[in-house]
Amino acid sequence: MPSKILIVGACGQIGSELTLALRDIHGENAVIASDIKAPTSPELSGGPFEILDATDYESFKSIVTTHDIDTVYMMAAMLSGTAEKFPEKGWDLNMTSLFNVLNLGKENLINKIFWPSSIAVFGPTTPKVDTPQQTVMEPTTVYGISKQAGERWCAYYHKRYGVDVRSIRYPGLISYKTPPGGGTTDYAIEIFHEALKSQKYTSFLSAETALPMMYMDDAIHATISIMDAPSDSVKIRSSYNLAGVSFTPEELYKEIKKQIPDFELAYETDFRQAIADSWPNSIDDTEARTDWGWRHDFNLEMIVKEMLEGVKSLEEVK
Ligand code: AKB
Repeated sequence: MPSKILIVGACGQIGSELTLALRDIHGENAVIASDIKAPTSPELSGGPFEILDATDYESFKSIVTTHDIDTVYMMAAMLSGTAEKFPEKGWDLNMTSLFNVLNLGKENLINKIFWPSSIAVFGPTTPKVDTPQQTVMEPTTVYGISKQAGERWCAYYHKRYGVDVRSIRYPGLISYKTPPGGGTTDYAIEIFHEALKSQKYTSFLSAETALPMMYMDDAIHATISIMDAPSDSVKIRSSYNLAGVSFTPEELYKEIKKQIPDFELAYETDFRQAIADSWPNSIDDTEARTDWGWRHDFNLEMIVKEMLEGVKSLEEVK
């Protein structure tokens, strides 16, 4: 029987595109999508779907055994902006869901796990430019603390129990297919929708805030690549740095303005500015490139082109 995959958090920003990509590769019936809520998109409802609260171990285990799951992508998480509003809830969701999937691995009920980490593991004392794989990590957000602790638990379960868990530190991800989910980098998605709708946007991050970013297609490609890599080439079992592009709101604005000359950008920073200020400006991902052959494809110009076309096509469908 072909190995079966479970995506937890399949309705989220990454989960929804990952589910469709994995169904393309492995076939619809080999990929079980799950989320705490029912899917709203017709594409996701097109294949097997389970309602799952990732913090409930018994339900998680029951879905894994019922479907004879081999591999789990544990994508459910509360992101940086939302977790600052609900600190204990954010910690509970992010850590309990991780322990549940790691324990399924420890009990040999599944063979392979993907768990996403983030550039949020870094903090204000981390070197900001070309942040290395191994460096000072003193995160100041609930989300960052949960991801840093989670990385240590992944490395621990791998070393102590032989659990095959793989992870990457996603930068801010840009896509048009699913709305962003409460992160600090969400401005870089909202801006496209507003540029097309009203030719005006107010950024909640300041003009010069440079952050590491990536187009979703690159992120999906990285996720599938690290999971397909031979086990011994995945040498880092906490989480890999991953880089695509790095830009400021002002640089993004200028690139969009080339296509929409009337577009105007204003700035009104909020609590997310302090989060962004604590994160790196750019990332050194040499280890991912060396160990499992990571390469990104999308630069800023390509991202802007794809996003404007994509958002426009969504509006036409409405
Ligand atoms: C967020 O902004 O919280 C996320 C992330 C960088 O992990 N996009």
